[in-house]
Amino acid sequence: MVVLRKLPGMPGWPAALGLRLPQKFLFLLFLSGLLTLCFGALFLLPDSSRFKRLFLPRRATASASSSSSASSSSASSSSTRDTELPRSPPAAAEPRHASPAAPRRLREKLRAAARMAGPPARTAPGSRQQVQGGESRAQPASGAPPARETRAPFRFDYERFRRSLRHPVRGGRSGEDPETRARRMKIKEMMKFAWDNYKQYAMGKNELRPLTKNGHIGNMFGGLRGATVIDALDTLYIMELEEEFQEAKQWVEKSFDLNVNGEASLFEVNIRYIGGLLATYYLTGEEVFKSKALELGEKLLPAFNTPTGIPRGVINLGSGMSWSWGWASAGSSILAEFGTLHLEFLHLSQLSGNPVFAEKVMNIRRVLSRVEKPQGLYPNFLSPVTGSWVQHHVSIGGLGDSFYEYLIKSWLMSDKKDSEAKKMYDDALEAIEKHLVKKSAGGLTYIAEWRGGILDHKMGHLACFSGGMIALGAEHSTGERRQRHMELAAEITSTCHESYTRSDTKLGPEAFRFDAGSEATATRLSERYYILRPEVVESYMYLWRLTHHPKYRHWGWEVVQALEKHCRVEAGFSGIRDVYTTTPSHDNMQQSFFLAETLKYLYLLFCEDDVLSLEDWVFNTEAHPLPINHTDLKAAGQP
Ligand code: DMJ
Repeated sequence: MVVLRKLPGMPGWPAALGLRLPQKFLFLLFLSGLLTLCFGALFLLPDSSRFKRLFLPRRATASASSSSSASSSSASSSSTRDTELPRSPPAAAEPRHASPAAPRRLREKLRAAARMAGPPARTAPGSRQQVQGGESRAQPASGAPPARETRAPFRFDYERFRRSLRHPVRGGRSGEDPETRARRMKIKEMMKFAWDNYKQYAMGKNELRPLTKNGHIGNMFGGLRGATVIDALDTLYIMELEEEFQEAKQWVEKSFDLNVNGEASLFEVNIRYIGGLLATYYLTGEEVFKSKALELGEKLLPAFNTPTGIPRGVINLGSGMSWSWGWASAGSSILAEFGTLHLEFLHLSQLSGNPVFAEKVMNIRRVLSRVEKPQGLYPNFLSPVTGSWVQHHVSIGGLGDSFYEYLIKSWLMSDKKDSEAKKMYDDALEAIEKHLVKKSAGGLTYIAEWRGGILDHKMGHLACFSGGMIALGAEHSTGERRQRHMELAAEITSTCHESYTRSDTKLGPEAFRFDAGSEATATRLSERYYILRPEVVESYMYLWRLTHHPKYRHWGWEVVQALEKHCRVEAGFSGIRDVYTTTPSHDNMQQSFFLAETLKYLYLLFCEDDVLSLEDWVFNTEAHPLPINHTDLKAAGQP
């Protein structure tokens, strides 16, 4: 007790204990060791420790932890911790935050950290995010790895990737009949016509207005321009429209500006811009497409900063603020939007060596696989705050569609290694077969929509992609299941064909119904339009490749003729307002997906199977081809 009251350092204190000289030395030695230990232990305490803040100056505490995280962080680090602390002190300079009061060893530590860090990290926009519901928190400026990387910079081995392909990308040109070639050439001419007019009247705008001969910008791409250029790139390349491809490439090099400040659809920017740039990089090896894709990918990352990691639908590409669509129930995110990022984001990780993109989409997968599914179905609206469904509307058409597509394609793109995606696809399709697949009185198979258990007997044009998707899944199944799914795919594709043949223009309406006596026809005025959509010819292309039944080429050619007759105008192709009348009423819009998808799928329908072979490529939902991972080009974070 006495010892406790007499503080160390008081004169005569050891003597008061009656110690001899050698014992005094030993005692002092022990005491100084103890003091050193206590001081050293301060550096091991967490940043939040009060003791640490008491005994060390504030800046030195931050620096100390910064230097320790520098040594332990890898390319994968993108934690919030990185946002709280300076990412990298300026190289070769006295660290800004080193206090003169900090002990010498600490200052040395900081200098070492500064040397490792290299130049300061680039600051991307979007350091704060405002989200619906009033949450607001600091965000990482980007998901880029900390600049303190000591390893050589990551470089994707493009040559190795090209060697991994089983077929030349534009095919080997083996024997084909003259009629097939002539039809393909006709489709190539349509692409050239669509491109030339866009170039002449709308170059750099998002779409061409072919009647008024000007450009359209719209508000889907957050101030980004050139949606048609980016969407057209790989189609021009595949069709060997070399000069036109060079025109498009030059625009990307010289005029494609990513420093924009507008509200963009996360989904649309991803499928059109990132998908188009990634595909063109893989096809050509031209670095500009890769670097633009990666830069744009980073700009999308703040949208994922929600309590669940489920991204919101809209993002300001300049500020990084994100929010949900005003029309989406209760601030929800849309299944087809957050569920259609997986393919592109895995490739962003593969090409950058930065796992953050893969981590974001794997987290979405986790949330979805855990949430309870009513009757095994996936409703279209999910809260990014709670991770639960907001409304029980299920559809394989708009709002749901490409989520299912990306499950089966994730499995295929992983060279069949991503078994979780395959299981989710199989289970979802089983529930769809059980609850949504119906046969009309006239014997047409269709997929209805589901509203809290009540069926809406309608199919959207968008839902017609499902024939191709189900066929693609069936191709890789076995036994009874393979046959059943192949039949289902063929029946749905046939129903979609019926929606075309039952119209006066031989083009299909936006939605068609199977009730009140109608069979694959639109019953509402507002559903009679056709905006150059690809989904029906997309299914023809898959069914052709997987069955080689000549009817699919025949049906595809019918579409070519109808497009020429009803949609081709003096300065491009236009959508029409009513497929049930041959009196033309054009909507004055040449959609970018007409060049990305409709013309590409039609062209591929009349190509040999080795052109963009299904053994080497999966198409993203905008028909941009992304390579199957045959070798260990595995993206970090990928299963
Ligand atoms: C395209 O942008 C994509 O196919 C998307 O998945 C939905 N539909 C349009 C074209 O119809």
